Amino acid sequence: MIHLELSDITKFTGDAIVNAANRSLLGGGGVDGAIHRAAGSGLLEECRTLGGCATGDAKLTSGHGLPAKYVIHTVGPVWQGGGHDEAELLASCYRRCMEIASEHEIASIAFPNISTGIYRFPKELAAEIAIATIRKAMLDMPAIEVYFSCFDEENYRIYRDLLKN
Ligand code: AR6
Repeated sequence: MIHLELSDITKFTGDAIVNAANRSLLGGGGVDGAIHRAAGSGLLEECRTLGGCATGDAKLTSGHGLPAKYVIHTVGPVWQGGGHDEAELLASCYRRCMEIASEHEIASIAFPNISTGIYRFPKELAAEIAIATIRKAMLDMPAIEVYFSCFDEENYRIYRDLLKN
């Protein structure tokens, strides 16, 4: 089932949260900064062992000091006008996170609105891609509980309207 929340993803108490990271996986601002602060320095230590991550891909770590058991770090595309495969790369982020969730028998997962902050991906298009990609992935994993954790009201309203249909 798909759930929608206006929430701080660092408080999520299910199996996994997704981090909107950068290719270094060594922390940053936005939700990435909030997750590292809440998880504690053990998360950064584990991330240092991963060798970074390509845009559109994802890597799993433990949740360390977070209530969630795991963090799945994914790297969204920087919006550059739409002609640089941004839509396909964003879909790939959601798809790869769901594949990793399946491999690790994750029963509940919370996603932030990947790329819609510092990376400036248009929110409406990002939400359409997120919902379509998750719905498709859930055909193979019908029991998983997916939470869209929106942090700003604009994203929350966009998701609410799109999920009605
Ligand atoms: N819980 C849920 N969502 C949040 C939280 C939170 N605690 N804090 C922010 N958001 P952004 P990006 C939302 O900028 O665009 C970092 O520096 C925020 O409102 O965090 O993918 C990385 O290291 C927005 O809707 O990520 C990268 O360098 C969404 O999270 C870069 O930013 C994503 O915004 C990635 O940029």
